[in-house]
Parts: sequence; C-alpha cells; structure tokens
Amino acid sequence: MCTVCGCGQGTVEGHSHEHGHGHEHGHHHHHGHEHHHHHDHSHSHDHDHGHIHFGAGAAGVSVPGMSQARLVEVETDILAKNDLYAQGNRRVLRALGGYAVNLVSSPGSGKTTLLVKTIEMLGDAPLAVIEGDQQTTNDADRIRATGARAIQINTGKGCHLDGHMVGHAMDDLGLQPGAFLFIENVGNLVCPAAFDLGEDAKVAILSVTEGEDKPLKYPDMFTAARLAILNKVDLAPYTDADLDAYEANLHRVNPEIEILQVSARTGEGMEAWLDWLRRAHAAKSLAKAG
Ligand SMILES: Nc1nc2c(ncn2[C@@H]2O[C@H](COP(=O)(O)OP(=O)(O)O)[C@@H](O)[C@H]2O)c(=O)[nH]1
Ligand SMILES: [Mg+2]
Repeated sequence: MCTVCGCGQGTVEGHSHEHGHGHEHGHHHHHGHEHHHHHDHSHSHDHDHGHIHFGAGAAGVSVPGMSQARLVEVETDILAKNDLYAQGNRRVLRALGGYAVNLVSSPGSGKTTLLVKTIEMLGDAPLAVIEGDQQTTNDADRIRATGARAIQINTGKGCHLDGHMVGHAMDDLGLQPGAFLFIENVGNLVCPAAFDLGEDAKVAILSVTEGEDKPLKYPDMFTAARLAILNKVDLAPYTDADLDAYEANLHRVNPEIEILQVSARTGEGMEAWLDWLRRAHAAKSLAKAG
C-alpha cells in the first residue's frame, strides 16, 4: 500500500505495465499491511482489504501497527525515491530535446479526447503517449487508432502514475529526438499532484460540468499545474456553468496558472492549446541552447 496517498499501490516498484511489443508484463509486489477485515455487510467471497483510514495524524493516514512518525518516514522515502526516478526521466527528455506534459484531471473530463484531437492537429510532429488507468487498455487503443505510439500502464489498485513506471514506459517507447511526450495520468484530482514524473508541465483539465468549486476543493492539483484547460465549453450554454467563476477559483488557488477555454469535441480553443504546447517546447529548447 502507498502511504503517501493511502492507495493500494505497493511501492514505487509495484506496478504492471504493457510493453510496446505487446505482452503484459506484471511486476506486482505487495508490500505493507493487508489483513482480513470483516464488514457488517456480507460479501459473496472472501478477500483482503487494505485497511486504511485517513486520519488527523502527522502522516494524514493511519495504518494499524505503524506509528505516525514511522509513516511520515515511509512517505518521505517513497517520495524521495520517486523524485530520483523523475529526475532521471527529466535528464533523458532534456538529452533528447523532448517536452513532456502530465495531463491530470478527474475521470471523464476529456483527457483522452483532447489527446486524440491534439495528435491529429500535431500532424507529423514526433510524439508518444503514456496512458495510465487502473484497468483496461481502452485509452491506449484510442490513441493507437490515430497511428501514434502509446503504452498503457495499469496501476491496479494504485491511483497515480509514478516516476519509475514512467521511466520504464519511456524506455519502451523509444522516444524520437524533439518528441512531445504526453502522459495521461490516472483520473483523480488528489494523488497525481504529489508525484513528479519528470514532466515539463502538469496540465489540469477541468470540464465545465464538474462544478466551479473544484479548484478550491482540490487546491494541490491546481497549484501544481501550470495550465488549466477548461474543457467541454460547448456544453456551457446548456448548463448553469459559470466560466468566470471557474477562472476566478483557479486564480484564487494559483494566481500564476494559465487558463484556456477549450472544447475537444468542437475544436474550439484547440489552436490556442497547440500554440501553448509549441511555445512551451520552443522555450525549453531555447533555454537548453542558451
Ligand atoms: N460535449 C463534450 N464532450 C466531451 C468533450 N471532451 C470529451 N468529451 C466526452 O466526455 C467523455 C469522457 O471523455 P474522455 O476523453 O474519455 O475523458 P478522460 O476520462 O478524462 O480521458 C466522452 O464521452 C467524451 O466524448 C468536449 O469538449 N465536449
Ligand atoms: Mg482517458
């Protein structure tokens, strides 16, 4: 179990991923404390539950048999290891002249739809995609249908991608020089905020039906993001969505955040997003040269 966010992820080593050459290659190690746990409702089968309570201790979670001090130690260790992997990924990307975007959002806000449209609009530009989901290869299949290279990472019980998983996927993808790397994180506005993957920018997608208060409720994510894409603006006229309130709340939690209003469905705002991407990539290349 991951004590940073309380998810079922083993450690930074615990994951399975699919290689580019097609086979599923699981290396799942169970660490941590799992035990049989009886509920007052009955299950038709007997199974293990990770027993995690979010609590008020220093670690923010409580795990039976582990002191708060020990938990903080374990969390720090997990994040320190993750940061080493992330730094390695960043070095590889810099050497290649690549640019990586970590797309974060709640499930269904339009990450895959936006990526498909982005890939179509980028035309011949070299790019590759890493897809993160707990289960299925649906999203990687959607990306591969465009002709782009994509690797699916299934995190099982895990709720976020980590630097180690992304490093393996980058090896398998064989990134081309100057490529864009798009990483679609597991749909979740909480845990992906804590894990650096070595990306150049986190881009948070928020769709107009999710509620104007979401930036205030999940400030870590919107603080970590450099750009927020307010997606599904085509639906705004049919709902009571207040786009100004979305923007005001985003700026309240992160005064620096850039915001683009987009519809991945109609294409509205997509040129502005493509401009943002190209400018960010060019700025990184200039900084490297200078
Ligand atoms: N109306 C509308 N629907 C969208 C838009 N973007 C995505 N969707 C739909 O929202 C649903 C979830 O999209 P998906 O890309 O799978 O979201 P993800 O879970 O964040 O990857 C799908 O039915 C999409 O067709 C948009 O801009 N406008
Ligand atoms: Mg998706």
